[in-house]
Amino acid sequence: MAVKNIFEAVVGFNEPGIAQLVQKELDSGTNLDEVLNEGLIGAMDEVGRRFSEGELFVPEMLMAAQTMKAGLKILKPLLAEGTTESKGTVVIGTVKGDLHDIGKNLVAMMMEGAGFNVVDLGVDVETDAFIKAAQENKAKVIALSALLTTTMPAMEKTVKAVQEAGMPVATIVGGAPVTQAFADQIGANGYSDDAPGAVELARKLIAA
Ligand code: B12
Repeated sequence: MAVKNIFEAVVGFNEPGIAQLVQKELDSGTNLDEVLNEGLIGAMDEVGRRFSEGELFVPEMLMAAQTMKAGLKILKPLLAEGTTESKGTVVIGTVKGDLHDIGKNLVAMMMEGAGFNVVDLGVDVETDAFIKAAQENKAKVIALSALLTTTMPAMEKTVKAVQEAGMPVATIVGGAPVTQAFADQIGANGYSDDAPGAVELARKLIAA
């Protein structure tokens, strides 16, 4: 099965070869979700597992991330393809102290594909920057990503600041360590464990 080759390429840091493998797989008719979930995302889970077990270290984790990103580049036009009518603006970023951006980028791509105007603030984003960007762009949703348990408190800080500012904007949160219970606890308006779910949430919150 060739999706396995994509998985192996990420786990094996084959950055030069990944684009061709992903393209070949799509050309052969394999569905986009399978390439993404079983190939690319599945491989990052495996890399995380090997890191936890001490089999891999930060430089390898970074090489895998770069390989994943090179593969994602091929999928981007397909993920972002969709309606042209704007559904409203979403400000997105990875919270202060956190440099992980692959999941955040995926959410941004799918939001664009679903017709949202996306303002991506990048990684290590201060609370004030989220608030300023949301005000300037009249955003309807602020989407916060965190991959570290140590940066989850920065989500709470931003959600609370948005509430205190009395802004007409919904906050949604996600990232591997985040849960629905955590989202409820910090008063966020929504949580999803994947990018398609993030799009659904944004749609619902904007319609509400
Ligand atoms: C790649 C990676 C890195 C790369 C990041 C490169 C990059 N540009 O992103 C590098 C090497 C830089 C890195 C560094 C570190 N990392 Co790291 N990293 C990972 C790894 C292997 C994969 C993350 C990833 O990209 N997953 C794939 C994406 C697609 O998944 P995702 O981000 O979860 O996103 C999905 C959903 O969560 C959701 N989602 C994401 N964001 C949002 C937002 C919203 C609003 C919604 C609704 C949904 C949503 O949708 C996405 C798509 O489905 C994880 C392991 C893992 N399994 O998570 C460790 C991991 C997150 N890292 C970890 C650690 C410890 C670190 C370091 C502290 C290591 C060190 N000693 O220096 C540093 C921290 C640096 C920093 N300050 O941020 C730990 C965190 C442990 C913890 N409990 O906090 C993990 C879990 C590894 C492990 N098993 O121990 N890392």
